[in-house]
Amino acid sequence: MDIDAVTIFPDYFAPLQLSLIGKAQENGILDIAIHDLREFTDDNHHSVDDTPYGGGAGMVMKAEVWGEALDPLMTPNSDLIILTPAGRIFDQRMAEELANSSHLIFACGRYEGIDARVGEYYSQESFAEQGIKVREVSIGNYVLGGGEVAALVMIEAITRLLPGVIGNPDSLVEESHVEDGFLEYPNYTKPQTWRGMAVPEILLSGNHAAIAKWRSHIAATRAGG
Ligand code: JB8
Repeated sequence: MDIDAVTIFPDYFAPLQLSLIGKAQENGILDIAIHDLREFTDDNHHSVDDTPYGGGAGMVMKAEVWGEALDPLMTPNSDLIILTPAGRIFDQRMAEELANSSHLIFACGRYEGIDARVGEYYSQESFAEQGIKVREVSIGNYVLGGGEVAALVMIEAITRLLPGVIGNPDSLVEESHVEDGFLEYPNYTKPQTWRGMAVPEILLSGNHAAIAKWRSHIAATRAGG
């Protein structure tokens, strides 16, 4: 999978070199490229924002700069993801859908967001017929300072679903119940007693059918389940 992210703060993406995602890039499973939006400005001040038409607080990111940055990235079958608090809420189902993409492009805005014409432009029929899809996405009902952290969350949730990114794919199968409305069961490891607290007896029984039944009962009756 190829991932591009466009941002005025490329350093936000440094953690993508770590852990499983860093390893997946070394292995060639993943290719992540971060692009500095300011490199696509043409004025001396490298301006990426301007005042909003109609008035109001804050600044809006300029369509021209975003167009210059995104044009060279938009290739057949690209999925453009525009992070915005007004977008569709990201969930495990969307992560699975996006894990089937060959190319994700994350547009990370700041200030009051990106000129609305950018998303509209790449949603046009001429792009759609090349398999290019545009989504406005939010990671939750709270307001971040910009799209970078939201993109990181999405990249982590999506890329761990790719074959070879996670060491033990059994953990993907087990957690697939999350989408079916189940939460995970509680986990325990040694020691058997910690600060007077014992591990549930059933887990020491060796009765795998009974353990599976106990776990599904616990998971189904947990708060939020
Ligand atoms: C400026 O909360 B968010 C979010 C907030 C933002 C931008 C993008 C996303 C851009 N503020 O999902």
